[in-house]
Amino acid sequence: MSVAEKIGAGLDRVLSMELVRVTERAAVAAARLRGRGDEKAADQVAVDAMRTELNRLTIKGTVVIGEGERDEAPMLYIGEEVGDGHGPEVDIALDPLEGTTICAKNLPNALAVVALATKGSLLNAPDVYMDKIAIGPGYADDVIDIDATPAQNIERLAKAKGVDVSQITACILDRPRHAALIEAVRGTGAAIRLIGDGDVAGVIHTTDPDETGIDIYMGIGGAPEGVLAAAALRCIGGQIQGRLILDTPEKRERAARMGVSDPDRVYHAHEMARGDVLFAATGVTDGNMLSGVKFSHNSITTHTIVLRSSSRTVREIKARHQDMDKF
Ligand code: VTB
Repeated sequence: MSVAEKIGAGLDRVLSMELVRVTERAAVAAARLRGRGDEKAADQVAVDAMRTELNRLTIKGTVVIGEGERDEAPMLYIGEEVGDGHGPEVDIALDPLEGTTICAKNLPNALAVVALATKGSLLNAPDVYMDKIAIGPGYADDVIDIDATPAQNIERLAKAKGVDVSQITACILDRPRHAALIEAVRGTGAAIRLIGDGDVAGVIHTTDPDETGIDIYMGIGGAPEGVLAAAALRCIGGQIQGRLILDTPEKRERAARMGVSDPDRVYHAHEMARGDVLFAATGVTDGNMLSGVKFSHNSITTHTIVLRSSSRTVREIKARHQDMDKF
């Protein structure tokens, strides 16, 4: 039996462990600036740290979801090549600090996030909004529908879960654009967890409602965050539907240049993140699933979730870093 047969198909599983260092390092860098009110500085140190660690990986990587276009983002811009130039050709989606405002205010659920997939497998989403709806694993495909009303989705989910609607909690970004959605969800009797930022975490939280208290994610957030969340669900299980909001000719043209031919298309998880996917996220601030970085006088502790689609393994890695000079 060859080594490949023994370890199963897919991206090298060692790479998934290597990926942990990438988000750990970004998270530690950002966590040093928790609660300082400086979003830009926290983001910048996370970007620098993530880039340094990504360039140590044995990959020929291309950033497809990154910090922005080449002219607006000096580092980890879309199209930037990362890795040591050897090994597999991969697409990378990243957010070195998902929830810059959360980190600056030291509120829950800021994450350092990266997803890696076989080349050509990640949706090259422009940096526009995306309407999203997501639930965790174990449900039939017809339970949620982005084109159904919020009430229909909540009621169908309650029925499928076998609970009363009042037992359902939806996670929604606290934004004025969601006023009607919030009213409609409350109208069903369901509860809402309003979050200030961080909808990658919001979507992932639906995969473990017993732990997080969240059953469904609904509403409009960033499209890049949609692709990252889809990559995570490809590994854990669960469903997401997303539709880009291309409400101006400029956005439609930008999307078309990135290969989006149908502006109204609804993307499911396996259409945003195809093929083999690896995903890692490290907590920056304490959250519902991941603890934030902890600093003590002689060590730094990080908490990371690392996922692999080909085996559907969900690993949680709590690491105590004693070589503090490295960070
Ligand atoms: C969300 C949120 C992110 O962007 O995707 C949001 O989850 C969407 O944009 O953490 P608005 O803030 O304009 O509503 C973030 O806040 C990241 O910037």
